[in-house]
Order: sequence, then structure tokens, then C-alpha cells
Amino acid sequence: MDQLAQTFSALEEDRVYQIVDECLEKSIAPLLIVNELSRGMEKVGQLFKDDEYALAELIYAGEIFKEAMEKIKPLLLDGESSSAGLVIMGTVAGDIHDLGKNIVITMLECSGFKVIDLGVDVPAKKFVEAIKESGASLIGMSLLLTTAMDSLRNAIMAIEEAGIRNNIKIMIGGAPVSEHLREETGADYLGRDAVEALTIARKVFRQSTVDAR
Ligand code: B12
Repeated sequence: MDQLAQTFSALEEDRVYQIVDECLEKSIAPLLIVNELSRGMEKVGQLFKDDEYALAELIYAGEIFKEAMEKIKPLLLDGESSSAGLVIMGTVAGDIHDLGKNIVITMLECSGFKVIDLGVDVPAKKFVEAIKESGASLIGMSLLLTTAMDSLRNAIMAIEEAGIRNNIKIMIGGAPVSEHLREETGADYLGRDAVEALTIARKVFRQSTVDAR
């Protein structure tokens, strides 16, 4: 498995798919494979930061990640009916990173949640409209760029100004997110990874079932 992260960070595309296939054949837990790919991606980010990789390599890594996830996704999705609750997800304005958000979505869907994916570069207004239109009780906002922290602040402020803050729980996630940012923006939860996102969703929907009684 270690080899997968290494091969990924070396951008050996065909070999990555081959190892993923081998792992799946050996019935290695899909989530472990996703973790290894994420570790490889972390290394790619480091190499980019150190100027060893250029933007083209970053983009290429994103493509390999997506393609590998296509192989794993069917095994994560267990075909459960989507009735655990409705969640809205989106990457905030100015930020187009979506690999992490998509893993969170897959994780939620495979646990029975229905997810409205607003995509990337989502303006504050669109988050507000989606909450009003869908009646969802949980929204997840993703960001990878420190420069997108203002967009997160704006989105949460817009939800407050629209008078719908009490209708929705907000979870935030992505590399620059911290407990300090959560407190400052008034977001309800912070999730470090897709497993934490699922724990939060389960908690929120258990709570709303209890409240409805
Ligand atoms: C792949 C990548 C890209 C790809 C994105 C492809 C895609 N479709 O997403 C491309 C090439 C497009 C890209 C572009 C850019 N990138 Co980039 N990118 C990365 C890289 C290498 C990996 C990010 C990633 O996908 N990680 C893997 C996923 C699985 O992890 P994750 O996103 O963290 O998600 C997990 C958790 O955070 C959490 N999570 C995520 N979202 C949410 C949401 C909720 C609600 C919850 C609960 C949890 C949660 O769960 C996920 C699963 O476990 C990072 C480096 C890094 N180490 O993070 C740089 C990085 C984020 N990029 C960076 C930069 C600078 C850029 C560019 C500005 C480059 C440029 N000069 O143009 C552009 C930005 C364009 C824009 N406007 O957004 C910097 C950001 C620096 C900063 N401090 O802001 C980084 C850190 C690289 C670096 N070290 O310098 N990038």
C-alpha cells in the first residue's frame, strides 16, 4: 500500500491504476486505498510548494486522482436508499479544488445521505438559495486556499443575513480550516476528513430526529 502513495506522487499514472486494481482484487478496504491516494496527493502538494512540480503536474495529479476514484467509488457506494438526510455541499467562491469535497460526498452517499452538490467556486448567494429551496438541515463548505477564507466568512454571513441561520447546521473542511476559523465564523462543526464529515452528519440528523419528536 505504501507503494501506492509513492507511485502516485511520482505521477506514474498507469502503475497507480494497476496498484488500485490489485488492491481491489485483494479486497483491501476501499477507504484505505483512498487514504493512500490522499497521502500521495499530500506529497504532490509538497513537491509543488518546493517548486519541484509545476502547475501542469498538479493538474495531472488531480486527473489521476479522479480516475482512480472512479474505480473505487462503486465499492464505496453500497446502494442503500438515500433516506438518512439531505446535505448540501460546495467549495466556496474563488476556490476550484473539489477532490476532497467529492470524497466527502461519496462517503455521505454511501452511508445513505442524499447530497446536493453545488460544485466549486460557489458564491454566497447560491448557498443561501440552495438552503431555502431544498430545506436541507446540514451544509458543508469546503476550501483549500487560504485566500478563500473570506468567501467562507461571506457565505456564512449571507446565511445569517437571509434569516435562515437557525434552519441549518454548517460544517467546514479543507486544509486551511482551523478551530479558530470555525469559532470566528460561527460554523457549527469542523471536519478534518470524510470520516469526520460522516460522523458530523450522523450527529446532526440524529439530533434533528430527536428534536422533531
Ligand atoms: C490537486 C491540487 C490542485 C488541483 C485541484 C484539482 C481538483 N479538481 O480539486 C489544481 C491543479 C486545479 C489546483 C489548482 C490550484 N492550486 Co492547488 N492543490 C492541489 C493539492 C496538491 C491537493 C489538494 C487535494 O485535492 N488533496 C486531496 C484531498 C483528498 O484532500 P483535501 O482536499 O484536503 O480533502 C480532505 C479534507 O480536507 C476534508 N475536507 C475537504 N473538504 C471538506 C469539506 C467538509 C465540509 C468537511 C467536513 C471535510 C472536508 O475531507 C477530504 C477527504 O478526506 C494541494 C496541496 C495539498 N497538500 O493539499 C494544492 C494546494 C491546495 N493548491 C494550491 C494553489 C496555490 C493552487 C493554485 C492557486 C495554483 C495556481 N498558481 O494557479 C490553483 C488554485 C485555483 C483556484 N482558484 O482554486 C496551494 C494553496 C496554498 C494556500 N495556502 O492557499 C496548495 C496547498 C499547494 C501548495 N502547497 O502550495 N490545485
